[in-house]
Amino acid sequence: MANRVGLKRVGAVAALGVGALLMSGCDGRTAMRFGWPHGVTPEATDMGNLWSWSVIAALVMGIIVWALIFWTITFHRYKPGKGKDEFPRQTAYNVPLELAYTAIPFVIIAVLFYFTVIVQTNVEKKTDDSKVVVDVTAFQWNWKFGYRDVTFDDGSKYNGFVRDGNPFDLETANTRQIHDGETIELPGPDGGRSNDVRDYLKFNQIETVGSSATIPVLVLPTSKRIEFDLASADVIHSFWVPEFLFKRDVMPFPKQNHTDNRFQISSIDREGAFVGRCAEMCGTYHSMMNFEVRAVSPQDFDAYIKYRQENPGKTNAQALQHICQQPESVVTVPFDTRRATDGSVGASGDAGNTKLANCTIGALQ
Ligand SMILES: [Cu+2]
Repeated sequence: MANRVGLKRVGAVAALGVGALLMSGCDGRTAMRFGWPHGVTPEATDMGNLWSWSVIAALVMGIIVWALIFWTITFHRYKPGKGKDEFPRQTAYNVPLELAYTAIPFVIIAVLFYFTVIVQTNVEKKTDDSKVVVDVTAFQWNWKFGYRDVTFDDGSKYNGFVRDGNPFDLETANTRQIHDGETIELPGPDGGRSNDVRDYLKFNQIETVGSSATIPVLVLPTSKRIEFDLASADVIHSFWVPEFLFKRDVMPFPKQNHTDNRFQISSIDREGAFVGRCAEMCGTYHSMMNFEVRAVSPQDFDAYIKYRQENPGKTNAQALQHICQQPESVVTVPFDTRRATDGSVGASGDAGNTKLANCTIGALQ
């Protein structure tokens, strides 16, 4: 009788659990992600698949273990009339059984390890045929993005590399035109170091620099391999675009710090605006160090680079308008780290549709 009541309870709990899952409104595909966020790169999809299958494998193991536990407590419990001190049949020192349950976890770990290594190798893969190479410089508390190499859709190439070295000892050092004639101060030498020790920093003809008034919008093409070369002008930062499901520390002196400061993504799968953040606690305004990746079609990207190449005096916002894109960030707002103002400038928009309405390429100059 007691057994039957116990079984009924177990049944009721299971039915409640399944009911809750069905009524929560999750569709099948979302449920199979097991909480994994949506990424926009093939690498992110690979990581998501690894996660889903790992959870499924864990659930299968869990169900087997739960079944064994419930089988034992339901059918092998104390039965009246059998004598209180009577032990059930003892199975200790059963060599084949013990070998089996030592070997099975080892096989499980080996399989998980195998698939993890495959995905990790793919995520960290680097080739020589990136169509865009971006030099990323992080500094307290913003970002500079420079286009070093671009292969256009027609196969022609653009190389924007200017030089290595420190910008701060040049004539133009203290200020740089950022946005509509506004200038900002660039960061000074770090920790009293001499300027010329920062020769690992890279400078390019076409650069996008963030300021207290402007979020740096890094324009990139969809469906092209892209490389990021990271360096910090001062302390350790971390380059993180949540939708890439990937972040990497941005170090000063990358070589001396034995870091791999390059990584690649094989493509961005769709157009849109994706927020980027600093993911390393780097100082007072660490949390305000946002940028935006604006993924546009390869044709629009080519038009963007050509416009910036031919119009060095124009701002990034004007170049974005030229290719019919929202000129300012639509996913985050600037923060004035100088605290001269109240710190916020309104900016908002639709991350899924960044095209300007009724615009043809070249109409806005
Ligand atoms: Cu930072």
